[in-house]
Amino acid sequence: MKSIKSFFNWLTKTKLGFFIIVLTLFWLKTYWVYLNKFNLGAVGPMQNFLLLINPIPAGMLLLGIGLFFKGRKSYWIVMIIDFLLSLWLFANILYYREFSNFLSFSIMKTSGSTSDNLGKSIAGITQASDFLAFLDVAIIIALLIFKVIRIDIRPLKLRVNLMIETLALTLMGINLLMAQEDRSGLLTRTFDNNYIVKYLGMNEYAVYDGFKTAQTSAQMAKANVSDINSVQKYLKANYVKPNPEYTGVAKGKNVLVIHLESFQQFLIGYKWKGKEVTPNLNKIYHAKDTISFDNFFNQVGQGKTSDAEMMLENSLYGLQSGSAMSSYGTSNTFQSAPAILHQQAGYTTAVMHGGAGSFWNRNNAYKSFGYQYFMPLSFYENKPDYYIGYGIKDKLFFNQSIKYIERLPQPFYLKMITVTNHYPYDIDKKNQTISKTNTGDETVDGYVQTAHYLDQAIGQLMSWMKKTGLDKNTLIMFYGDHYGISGNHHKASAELLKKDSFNDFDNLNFQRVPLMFHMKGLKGKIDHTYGGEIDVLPTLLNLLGIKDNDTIQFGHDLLSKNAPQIVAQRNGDFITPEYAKVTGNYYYTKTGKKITHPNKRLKEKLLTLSNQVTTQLSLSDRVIDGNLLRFYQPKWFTKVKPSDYNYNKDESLKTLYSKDNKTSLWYKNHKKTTQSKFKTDAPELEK
Ligand code: GP9
Ligand code: MN
Repeated sequence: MKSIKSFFNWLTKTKLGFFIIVLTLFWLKTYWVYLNKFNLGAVGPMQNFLLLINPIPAGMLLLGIGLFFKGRKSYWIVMIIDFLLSLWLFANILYYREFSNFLSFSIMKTSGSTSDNLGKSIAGITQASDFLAFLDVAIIIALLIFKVIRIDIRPLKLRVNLMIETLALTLMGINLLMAQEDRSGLLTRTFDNNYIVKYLGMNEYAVYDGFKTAQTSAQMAKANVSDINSVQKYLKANYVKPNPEYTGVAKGKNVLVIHLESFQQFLIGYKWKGKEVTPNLNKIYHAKDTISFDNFFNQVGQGKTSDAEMMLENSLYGLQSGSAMSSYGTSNTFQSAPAILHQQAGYTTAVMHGGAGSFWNRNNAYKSFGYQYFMPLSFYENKPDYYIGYGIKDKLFFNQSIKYIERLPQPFYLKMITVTNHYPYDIDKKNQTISKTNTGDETVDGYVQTAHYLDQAIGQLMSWMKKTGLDKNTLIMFYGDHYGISGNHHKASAELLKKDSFNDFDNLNFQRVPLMFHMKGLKGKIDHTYGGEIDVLPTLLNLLGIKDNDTIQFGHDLLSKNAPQIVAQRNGDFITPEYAKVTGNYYYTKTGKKITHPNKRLKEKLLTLSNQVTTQLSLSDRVIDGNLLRFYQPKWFTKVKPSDYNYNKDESLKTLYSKDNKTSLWYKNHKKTTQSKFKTDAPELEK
């Protein structure tokens, strides 16, 4: 009893005690805010542990600054720091409510006061409980006023202060190491700001973000108009005329882009235990009205999905490290597919995705791309068994998307991002309708199961398209974003492909992903042209009859007879119909034989190819890291203003539903929903 009393005395009557009270309350309050005001999605003991403790190191470090001051001043300064940290937390609570993301310097810098109408709506979105962000400050002030806490004017020894700060930094380091262990590439790949807060904390996020912003601004400041001139010169010299036979064959049609998550080309036609893994996609692949490519490669880097999106929307490569969409998506100027289609041909543009809107910075980048609508997870009902991995399961995602698709004014350009076929390829028992493969490699064996599930979901969407007649005026484009089985599974990959061995060259071949254009009346074929994700936009624009010779795009029409067929990989490797370069070694594409002693001519040829690839990649990098599109735009293009777009759910849906839009499927269906035409066997929906 006595010792409790003396401890209480120590806490309330010494400076160090005061510091501990402030830090503890700050910690508990922040944790409460994490749990109640943000949606950080901590799963498993490690993430939950880090979420719990991560407010401590930064709190200790920052509040500890106050201890360096003398006398009463020291109390004042601790309190001011505590208040500022609380204010920052409070601002983030409000911002997060609107944008499911944290305040960042680039947002504050680029959006200014007008954008996002945040200022205007602050009163509207504030909830009483948000003020609990200041609860600890209020409590301490009360304790000071009522003299429960007495001010101790004795200065702390400098040694103690320094020890506190060192301890804080050490804890921060340990926190970071543990986070990296759980999620490698946390800071280098920048998946999602939520992750950084979840693992490291709010204030660490602010520092990280500030650092990134400074880095990108420095690169941008170095760039100037002459940089874009050299890019233009290069593109002009390498321009490939699109194939006139295909120009405009899909003019005015809706474009439905189906993003097949982690879907590799080898799955097409693949059978497991006598059963086709992807019967629906196989049928589409071989249909007479599908143009399918069988030498089409993903070209992503660390940015994975986001790199695929960057290439498809802009015909610009992802970056050598990190995700271009995360690092530059908010602040850069783009001339992207949605903006081009909207401006040139009046398309309504939208993205639907059953995952978090903040992942890969989509909720900012899509504004820069000019997407009018973005419907992420928050637009979808998410019951406990709906969600797996990174989002709600594909069948449920499609089923719930009908009510939005049918309301889109036509023609629309709509991208639907599936997610169930994502590493680690886990799917609940009820949804397993094909058996796992038996390579014994756990991360590989589920792949056919989730791919099969994705294929069934596609089948369900396709029959809805047919029943509603939407298939008659829609060009559907399917693409696989990147590999599903990484280069760390050579043995299992060999088994899947029924090969004796699997080397780096095989792994390059394994980077093939599907690309299919499917449309009623399209003259289909299986096209063997070598190409990659960088080429999709020019190919699509030609099919839609949109002129595209004055844009900054690094790809070419894949249907062109003169397509260069040099497919770059993000690390400088490449493949052409004749030669391939993999991790510094050259191979003959046809035979897979290593080129060990090239003659002089071949040597030169390979070097030229290699240089072409690196030139292209580095010029594209310059466009992104120098934000060069701010210096140039085609005459017909109007600059996209991100602040014109608002992805707030209520407001988006108000716009979508308010207009009796005569061109929407819903209107054409006598203002009735077509929902009942979507049939699904999703077990989650069984009564
Ligand atoms: C999540 C998803 C996954 O929203 O698109 O991205 P990935 O991990 O495949 O890059
Ligand atoms: Mn992906």
